[in-house]
Amino acid sequence: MTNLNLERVELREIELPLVSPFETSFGRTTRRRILIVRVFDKTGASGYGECVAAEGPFFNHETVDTAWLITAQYVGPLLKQARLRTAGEVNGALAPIRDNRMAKGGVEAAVWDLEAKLAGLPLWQHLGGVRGEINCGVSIGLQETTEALVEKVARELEAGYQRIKIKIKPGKDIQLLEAVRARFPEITLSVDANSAYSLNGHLGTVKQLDDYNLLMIEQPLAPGDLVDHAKLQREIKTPICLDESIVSLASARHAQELGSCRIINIKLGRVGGHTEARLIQTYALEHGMPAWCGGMLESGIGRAHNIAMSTLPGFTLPGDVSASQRYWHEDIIAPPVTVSQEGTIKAPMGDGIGYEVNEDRIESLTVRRETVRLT
Ligand code: OSB
Ligand code: MG
Repeated sequence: MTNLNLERVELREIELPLVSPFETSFGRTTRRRILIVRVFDKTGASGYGECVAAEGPFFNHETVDTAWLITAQYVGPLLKQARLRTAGEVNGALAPIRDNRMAKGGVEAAVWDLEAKLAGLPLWQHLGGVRGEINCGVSIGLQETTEALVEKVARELEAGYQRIKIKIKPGKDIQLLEAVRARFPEITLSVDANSAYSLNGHLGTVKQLDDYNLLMIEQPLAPGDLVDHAKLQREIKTPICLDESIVSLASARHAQELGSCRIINIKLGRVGGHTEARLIQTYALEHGMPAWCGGMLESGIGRAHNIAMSTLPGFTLPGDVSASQRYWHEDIIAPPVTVSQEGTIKAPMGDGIGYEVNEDRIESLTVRRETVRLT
């Protein structure tokens, strides 16, 4: 095995307006601030990653600004010390940094892209992916009106998506499901609460969700609350899926052992990169827990990494990985990610992430940059 001779990390923040605002129980996003990570080796070869931290600390504790600081001040020095041989060693090298997994994950993913490019392989094959095409669903945010939501669902079904997920919060839940189920009684449907409920406050409502033949209820309760999720799962027949709660293989194991969920959403950034994600999907597969790839309103670079990850054997349910055009007027990769009429995305056959990164477009969108030396 040849050594990776890493030379520098380039950080850029780009600003990209969403095609339409995305609203969850914790807030509304209209413009994304996105941290793009590019890792270079001494030969000038490079790989791209995307840090999925959001603008504010509302999904989890990280933000674009904290991730930037952690990457420049702590990830860089640890990588410099580590003298990595492989991308698979990045996760261990960064272990001394507690949490801050999105910061670590952006860099880790970039090193994987670099390594796959050096090996002349598509990233998905380099990771051990087993399917050349992935199954796709969509996540639909809270809308101004219930009618607007039902129309959005109709449009996404026409586009071919295999599973519809709608965002809910207390006071905007049962009536949304009534309306969607009235129009589409048979579709594969799930809900995502982003931790907006509590056992004390909302047990009655959450139990009512059980009546709508949902594929899953995603993250109803607080991120740290595996115990209450386990109590809730015993009270309802609909599978609970955990998103925010699953930050590592250990937390996936805790959730499985406690019975806190029956399905796992894996987000590359939330778990700190491809190495940890791969461990989690293996664990999920071995324990009969379906897993799927979540999304964080990524640009094409993060989206390409999600596609690669979704080809691993444990990703048995349609993910939230969908077409570029649902988010961006123009993506920063070429070609943009497109979805077939059957609701699938083909894993690209080019080296690394398999999409060309539009460097000129990134340059024109850049609002901040920094180079972190690794030598
Ligand atoms: O909980 O899955 C989530 C977006 C931002 C933060 C959290 C979540 C989401 C989504 C959208 O549901 C997924 C996507 O389309 O990228
Ligand atoms: Mg979620």
